[in-house]
Amino acid sequence: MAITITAFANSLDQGRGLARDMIVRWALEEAGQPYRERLIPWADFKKPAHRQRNPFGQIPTYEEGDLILFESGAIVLHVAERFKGLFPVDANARARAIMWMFAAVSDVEPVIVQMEVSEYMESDKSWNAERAPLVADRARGRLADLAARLGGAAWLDGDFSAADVLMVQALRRLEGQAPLTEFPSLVAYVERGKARPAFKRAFAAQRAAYEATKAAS
Ligand code: GTB
Repeated sequence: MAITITAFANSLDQGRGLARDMIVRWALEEAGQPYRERLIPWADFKKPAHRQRNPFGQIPTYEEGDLILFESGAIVLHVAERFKGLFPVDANARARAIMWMFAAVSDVEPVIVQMEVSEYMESDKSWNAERAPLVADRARGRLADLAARLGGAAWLDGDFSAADVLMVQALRRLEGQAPLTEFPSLVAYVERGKARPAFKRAFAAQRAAYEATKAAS
């Protein structure tokens, strides 16, 4: 059954593989599933046709026959359950992979997003000089806990899984910046993710979509 995903036309991330369609592309590449893309221009995000796919008018979405999904974590979970390559066979190991998927989207990514909010949306506020270090410290603490658990392991729990797709993409939002750079094992973990052939294919596809829509606009 053909799979179609939505992504930004003229992606805000300028082809750096940070917009959340990258998560879905990477998961599909790991699972060896081809997909089509529907690139949504900024003007169409909140129109009814796209809200049919995602009530919040956001990307990414996923269509497979009459199944329509939004929410990147849920899409990765579906892809991991539907196809081979992203989940361990053992039931307990699979439960732990799902646990780590939730940890990536609900424990780790939000503290990183709060740093972005502080930097890009609150930098002109009088209280930002006080709040920004608190927000960074919260992220630092979460990353310290993650680094302590990861130790010298290659992946979060045994073999690479869907959880690593979500966690690496969450950490990539801080690439080259503190506090991520304070944790060499997490930097190496991100680099291991980026070295995977499936990541590289997904990244190239996302960049190609950006270049094509930029050239056309
Ligand atoms: N929880 C949802 C999910 O995981 O699917 C969040 C979806 C989401 O935030 N989508 C964003 C969106 O559609 C794009 S990815 N925004 C448009 C809108 O809300 O109207 C977030 C994103 C955008 C840009 C960068 N960047 O430039 O680096 C990174 C991440």
